[in-house]
Amino acid sequence: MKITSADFIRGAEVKKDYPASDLPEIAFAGRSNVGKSSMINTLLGRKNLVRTSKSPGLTRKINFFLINNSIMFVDLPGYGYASVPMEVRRSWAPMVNTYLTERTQLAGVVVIVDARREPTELDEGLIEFLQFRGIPFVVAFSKADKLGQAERATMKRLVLQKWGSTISMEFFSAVSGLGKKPMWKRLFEFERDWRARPDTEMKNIEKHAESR
Ligand SMILES: Nc1nc2c(ncn2[C@@H]2O[C@H](COP(=O)(O)OP(=O)(O)OP(=O)(O)O)[C@@H](O)[C@H]2O)c(=O)[nH]1
Ligand SMILES: [Mg+2]
Repeated sequence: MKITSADFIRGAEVKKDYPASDLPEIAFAGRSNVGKSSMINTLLGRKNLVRTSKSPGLTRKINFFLINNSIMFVDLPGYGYASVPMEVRRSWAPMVNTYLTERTQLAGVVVIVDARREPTELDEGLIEFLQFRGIPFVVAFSKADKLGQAERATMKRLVLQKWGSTISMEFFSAVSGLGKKPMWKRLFEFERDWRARPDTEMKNIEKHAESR
């Protein structure tokens, strides 16, 4: 997709601060430091739209970015890092939980897992939660530039064994750009499927009727 505009809208901790919008949203979730913010920059072809850092726990709010006035990217704070202060770690679960369960325009989630490590219990918990709620998601293995072909194949096997062959996954690198195209393809599918949902269609019809 040609990115004509990508702007930070706002950071929110509670629902009342989410931006008023009815555009579809793609959320990026995963452990702290796994590369969520870097992935957003790479997908958008922008170096510094989203701040990234070597130290975990940089993103502490739910950050909304408006892309091409047609879709919202949502950078979620990371979970599960011991060096992140306790009160921040405690606030993560309710913050992200509320967003994932109550944001009706959530079209899909990119669950980012470090390609060099096995998914943690928290990653598994998030995936099971998304499966249970019927929220579409893709597992993205970040930092794939640090793995060879054979190691990638091993990781793929492990994931298929764990979650079955219907799970969708991609390898991604913010350094080499690997996986950028297939990831965009997934995001378009999320958007397309979301727009085709009966509840969304109904809302669009109502809006159209109001504007006449
Ligand atoms: N080699 C390599 N390094 C990466 C890649 N993606 C991110 N990094 C590095 O990993 C570190 C963390 O990246 P971030 O994008 O800030 O991670 P995050 O998941 O947003 O972290 P929090 O906001 O703390 O949850 C930075 O030092 C990045 O440069 C990648 O694909 N390959
Ligand atoms: Mg971040």
